Amino acid sequence: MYTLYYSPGSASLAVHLALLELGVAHRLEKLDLAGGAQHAPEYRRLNPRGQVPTLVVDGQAYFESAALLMLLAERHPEAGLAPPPGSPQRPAYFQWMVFLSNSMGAMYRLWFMPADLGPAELPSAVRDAIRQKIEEGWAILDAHLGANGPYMLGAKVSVVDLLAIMYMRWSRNMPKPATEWPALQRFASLMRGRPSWKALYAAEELTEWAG
Ligand SMILES: N[C@@H](CCC(=O)N[C@@H](CS)C(=O)NCC(=O)O)C(=O)O
Repeated sequence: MYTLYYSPGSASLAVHLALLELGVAHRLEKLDLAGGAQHAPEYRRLNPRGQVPTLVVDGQAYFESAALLMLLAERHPEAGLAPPPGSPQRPAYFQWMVFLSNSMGAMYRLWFMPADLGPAELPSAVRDAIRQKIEEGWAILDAHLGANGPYMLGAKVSVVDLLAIMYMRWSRNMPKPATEWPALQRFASLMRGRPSWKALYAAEELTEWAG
């Protein structure tokens, strides 16, 4: 049994999707981020960063969405959501998980939560630079999918795709949404056609970008 601390549509979305793809038993604990629930001392004991997601596995809490995805894939190898050690796709698996989390995720954090850097609003030149970095990322991912798709690791869906579709969704109200790139658009259609996507929308009561 897993417990996922989440907020609808947030960085917990990919982990929630993984639990649904795996079909494993899980309990959901919704956090009211706007109300500051992430700062409550009881929650900070689980996640000292005061963020979602947190996943409790066998009574132990862990954080960081990409790490949680890799952990889930490893605990349920029969689902094939990550290439096994030594397989030809393994290096690309590491590369894209880190790229998505470290580059796209970090830029998004600054885009949506500029207060991380101090001021509540960033100067427009800095905001433009962040947007450009995100768009550069989409161009890299689009080129990769165009040449090697339909999924990020080729023929089979993996946790890389769950992370990618979460970040794509976050671009929906940006000046150039990820779906403006053709291979990413095709990828989004595939991912949003999966039963896990519908189950996610029902469980998190999401409406926008249903597909
Ligand atoms: N690198 C972290 C980022 C998590 C993150 O930024 N979560 C946001 C929601 S998308 C959050 O909890 N924000 C509340 C806050 O920072 O107060 C991950 O991927 O898990």
